[in-house]
Order: sequence, then C-alpha cells, then structure tokens
Amino acid sequence: MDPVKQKLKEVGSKRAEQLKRLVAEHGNDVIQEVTLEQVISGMKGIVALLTDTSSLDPEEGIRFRDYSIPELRQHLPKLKDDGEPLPEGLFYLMLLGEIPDRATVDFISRDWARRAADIPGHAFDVINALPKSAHPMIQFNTAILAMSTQSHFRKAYMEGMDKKDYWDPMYEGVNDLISRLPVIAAYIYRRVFHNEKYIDMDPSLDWAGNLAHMMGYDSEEIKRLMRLYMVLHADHEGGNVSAHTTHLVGTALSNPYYSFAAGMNGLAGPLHGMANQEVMVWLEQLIAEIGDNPTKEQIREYAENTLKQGRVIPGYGHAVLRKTDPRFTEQLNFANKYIPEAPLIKLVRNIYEVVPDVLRSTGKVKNPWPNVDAISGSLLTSYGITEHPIYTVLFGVSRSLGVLSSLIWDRIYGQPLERPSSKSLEWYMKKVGFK
Ligand code: NMX
Ligand code: MLT
Repeated sequence: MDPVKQKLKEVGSKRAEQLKRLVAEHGNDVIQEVTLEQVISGMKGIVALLTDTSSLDPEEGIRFRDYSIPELRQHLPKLKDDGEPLPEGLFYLMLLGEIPDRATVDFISRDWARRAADIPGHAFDVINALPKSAHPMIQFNTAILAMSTQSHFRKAYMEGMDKKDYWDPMYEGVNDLISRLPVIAAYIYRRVFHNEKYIDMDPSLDWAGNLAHMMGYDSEEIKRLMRLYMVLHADHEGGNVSAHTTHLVGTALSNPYYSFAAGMNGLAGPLHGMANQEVMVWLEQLIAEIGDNPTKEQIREYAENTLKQGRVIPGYGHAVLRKTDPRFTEQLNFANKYIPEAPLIKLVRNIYEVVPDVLRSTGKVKNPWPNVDAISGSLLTSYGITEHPIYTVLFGVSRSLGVLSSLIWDRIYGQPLERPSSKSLEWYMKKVGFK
C-alpha cells in the first residue's frame, strides 16, 4: 500500500473512533445560539461544519492545520532553500496533520505524475466540443465531470462496498483527480490562448512546476510563482462556497468528480473565485479611463464611482476576515521582493492605501481590507501570464488540494447526508413574535 494511504488508515481509524465517542458522550451539548440575522445573512458565523484541513480566524487569517502561511513557508519541503514550498507537502499536511519529509513529498509528486498520464480521451473531446469562447471555467468544469467515468468510488459503490471502506476509493479518486487538474487546466489555456499548441507533461517535474511547464512557462521564476499560488489558494476552512459545496454534494455519496465539479461551479461566481478576473477588469477599466499612473485622488474617485453604480469593488471585503488577508500580504511581499517596480504592483499598493477608506465610509462594509484576489491577477500578469480568464481555473486547481482532502476525511468520519431545515418568512415572523 502507498505509505501516505497506510498512514491515513491508521490516523483515520483513531479519529473516526474519537468522533463517534464525542457524539455519544456530548451529542446533546449546546455549542452555539443562532440569531435570525445570521440565518438571513448567509449563515455567517454559524458553526455547522466539521473540517480539519484548515481554520480561519477573522483577525489572523488562515491556518493550515496548525500552521500560518509564514510557518508553512518555513517548514514545508522545497526544491531549493530560497524557493516556495511544494503544494504536495501542503496536501500531506492537510490530509495527515503533520509536516512531511522531502522523500514523502517526492513520493506524492511521482505518484501524481504517474496518475496524470491516464486521463480518458473523452475529457479532451468534451473540451474540444465547446467553443473556444466558452469561459475557461466552463471548459474546466465540463472536463472534471467527464473524467468521472473513471471514478473508483462509483465503481466500488456499485459493487456493494461496505460503508467503512468508502474512504479508500475516495482516496484513490481524489489523488487521480488532483494529479490530472494541471493537465486539464494547461490544455484549456493552450487551446484558448495559444492556438492549440499543446505541451506534454514532464513527469520529472513537481505538480505545480509541471502546470507552469505545460502552460508554456519554463523559467524558475514562474515555477516559483506557481508553487506560491498553488499553496496560497489551497483551502480556507470549510464554509467558503467551493469547500462547502464540494462537501455538501459529497454527503450524497456523489463521487469526487461530481462533488468537486459542483464546488468549482461555485468558485466560478464573481463574489468567490472569479473575483480574481473581476479585479483585472476593474483595473483595466481604471487604466483605460485615467491612465496607468493614476493619483490616489483619481483612484478614490474611480472607486467611489464603482460604488455609486451599485457595484462591488472586487478584491476587497470578506465574509469572515476582518483584517488584510494574509494571502494578499504574502503575495505583496513576494512582489516587493522580486518585482517591486512592476507598474501593476505599484498600482495595487496605491489602491491598498485608498480603497479601505472608501469602503469604510459606506458604513456597511464589514471588512474594508483586501482579500487574496486583490493582487493575484496583477502578480500573474506582471510575470507574463496575461490571460485573465485562466486565473479562476488556476484558483480551482489549487483549491482541489484542500476540499478534496476534506472529502476523504468526510468519508473517514462517515459524515451523513447534509440536510438542514428551511422555513418560510411567515415561520420566522411567528417565531420572533413579529407584528
Ligand atoms: N465593494 C462594495 N460593497 C461591498 C464590498 C465591496 N468590496 N464588500 C461588501 N460590500 C457590501 C455588500 O455588498 C453588502 O451590501 P448590501 O448590504 O447593500 O447588500 C454590505 O457591504 C455588507 O456586506 P459584508 O457583510 O461586508 O460582506 P459579505 O460577507 O456579504 O460578502 C464578499 C463578502 C467577499 C462577497 C464581499 O465583500 C464582496 O462582494 N467583495 C467583492 C468581491 C470579492 O472580492 N470576492 C472575493 C472573496 C474572496 N474569494 O476569493 O472568494
Ligand atoms: C476563499 O478562499 O474561499 C475565499 O476567501 C472566500 C471565503 O473564505 O469565504
């Protein structure tokens, strides 16, 4: 058995037992009261999910298992001392709760390269059947669904697998799926933006390095950027739209391809992952209207006009965070270190000095600070990956690491069908005595 799976089996059976005992002994304990406003405002702050891979603090931001982003960059294995951590190591950490050694990370890289070689031809056929003008997320999600014909989970379920073994084919399917996403993403990128000049996978490369390579970027700088991007977008606890949707669909025992495709449909919304593309549209419009070196006063006016038109300023605000997103800060630090003079990065820095005040002055925005999307597109563009519609696909490739390791844990824990209750407006009015 592969060593990662072997370890997961040991850790998983202990934790599943722990969960069973917790519910048996404390199942009736009250953990939280819920207000009417919380229900109506998108269930914000309601604790209702079990997710181990990462946790989100409104002030501090994300921790993957127990590690903050700076700690990850310090401890996760890298190819070179001055490089970025390998996302394979983050996958292991999220799955097993500990930092892997370099040999384990290499094992995962090689295992994923092997699995990626076996993508069914019809996954490419369905992409080719779509017009090139179809948004890359349409092409990405369609291919993910098409690959579900190879689902181990579905096959084992049809053969009457015992419930306690669900995690096993889920583990296999998840690893297959994660391994293949860079190939699919790069295929779409080359199809749409590079005249169908496809580049083969290099099985000697790591997962993120290969993605850069298949997209047509072989410099160490871009591979380093891709590793950073893949680590930063990997997970954001369980309540965000893509994670929650993947989990929800998985509770119907849908296979990992169905579940992940559902999550990716959520990621394609402009308030979630598509915000990285929206930011670039917003910046391009600003540059077209004002020029590429706007003053802070001009940025303020442009941002205020966006609000006057009843639109959101993309890349700013968050449903949970109440401070600058550390994923924004990490990317800004990276840009300040390697490309401090890039015009778009200068613009991002100036916007950061102006937009929080503009949002604060509305009196309603709960978090006026930038999120991950406020800079990711500018960073990619500054490195020459200028085709904005691919950005959400890259977010999706990264997000697979977190939501799919959670999906394996959902099956280890034997999480049941998720089915909350809904009530009518009349019910809520009566409940609170509204006249
Ligand atoms: N620009 C303008 N208005 C905003 C913004 C913003 N960036 N952020 C929040 N608001 C508004 C929001 O639309 C709402 O208005 P109304 O009451 O008129 O409906 C009000 O402020 C209160 O919203 P919040 O409670 O602060 O935010 P909520 O939790 O509902 O939404 C976001 C969170 C992230 C959807 C919201 O901040 C937003 O739309 N931001 C811009 C889009 C974006 O950057 N999304 C990416 C998030 C990260 N990701 O990758 O997923
Ligand atoms: C994410 O990375 O999923 C976003 O920041 C959205 C969220 O956490 O709600």
